[in-house]
Amino acid sequence: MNHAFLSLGTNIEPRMGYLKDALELLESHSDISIETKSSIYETPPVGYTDQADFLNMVVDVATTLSPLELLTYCQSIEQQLGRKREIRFGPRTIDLDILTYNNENSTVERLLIPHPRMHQRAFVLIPLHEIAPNFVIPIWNKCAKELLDELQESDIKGVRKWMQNDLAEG
Ligand code: A4P
Ligand code: MG
Repeated sequence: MNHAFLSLGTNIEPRMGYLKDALELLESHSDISIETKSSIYETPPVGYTDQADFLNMVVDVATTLSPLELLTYCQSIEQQLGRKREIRFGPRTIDLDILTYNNENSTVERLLIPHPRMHQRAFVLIPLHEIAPNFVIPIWNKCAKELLDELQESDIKGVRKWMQNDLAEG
């Protein structure tokens, strides 16, 4: 069984509806099982800033799919949820990125693993730290907290918990 961390992001309403639908579509695949979900965070836009705040979360999935098969399925979820690619880094109903796949450091066709920008992004690292504080991210060979410590305070301070995860509620 393989383990992948996926990042989910949305900044078009209904944001919560898109997150829920994406999680349901992930779970509905017979070869994917969501093992852990982070809390949901509300985060200021990064990259292209003239757009609404995002909801972001990270999930840990167990899967028998290959990285490319997993990417293809994530992209089919984006399609089903009406994702349009107009502006790079721009508004989206749902973005599903593969952050890591096992401990691999690989480039296969159009897929880079780990995700090449994850180390700079508090909206990824904070939820990842919540569910996998000891996971060492390949390439950087650091856990999420160590990468967070390398960011500016201004990159981190806008990220606020919006909805507690299931585990903490239980
Ligand atoms: N691709 C390569 N590696 C990967 C990977 N590990 N996971 C390729 C997923 N896709 C990967 O992505 C473009 C292409 O990247 C894909 O076709 C795939 O072959 P895309 O999803 O079509 O376009 P995008 O979302 O504009 O690009 P990308 O790379 O996903 O954007 P980013 O870098 O993730 O930035 N601010 C906040 N607060 N929260 C956000 O979630 N997201 C972005 C998107 C910008 N600012 C944000 C957020
Ligand atoms: Mg993407």
